[in-house]
Amino acid sequence: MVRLSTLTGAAAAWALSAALAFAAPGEPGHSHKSFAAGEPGNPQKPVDRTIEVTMKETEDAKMLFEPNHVEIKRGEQVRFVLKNAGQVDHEFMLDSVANNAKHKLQMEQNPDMEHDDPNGRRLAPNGSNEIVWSFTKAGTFEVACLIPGHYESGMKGTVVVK
Ligand SMILES: [Cu+2]
Repeated sequence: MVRLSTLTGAAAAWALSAALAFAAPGEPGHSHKSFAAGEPGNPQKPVDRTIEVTMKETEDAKMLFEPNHVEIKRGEQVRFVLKNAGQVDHEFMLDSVANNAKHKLQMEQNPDMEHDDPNGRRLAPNGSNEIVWSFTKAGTFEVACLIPGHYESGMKGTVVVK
C-alpha cells in the first residue's frame, strides 16, 4: 500500500514536470484579445439595432462617416452595415480614442499593413461589409479611419454607450 502510493506519487511528479516542460514559453498559445469598446457580437443572438454607416469623401476635400455620432444603450448588440461610397479605400475601426491613436501611428509607419480585427473593416470603393458588435461597456468610444491622412480629413466619429 505504501509502496504503491510512493510509485503513484513519483509518476504524478513525472507527469507534472513533463506537462510543465510542454507548457514552456514559446508554445504558441492563443491569447484572448480584449477590446475597449465591448466585444465581438454573438451571431447566435438577435441584434437590437442596425446602423448604416456610409464612408465617403466630400467635394471640399473632407472625408467622413455618416452618421458620425451614435448613442447606444449598454448591453445592446448592434449590426453596423458599412458602405464605402467614396473613390478610395476607407476603414471603420471601433476602439478607444487612445487605441485608435496608437494604431494610427502604426499605420503611418506601415501604410500597407493589413489587419483583420473583429472591431474593424477596410472597404474598397463601392464595397460593403458589416460588423456585429456587443456593447458591453459604458463609455465614449471612437470610430476612425486610420489610413494615413483620412483621420485628419475628418474621418472620425463618436459612439457613446450609456
Ligand atoms: Cu478613410
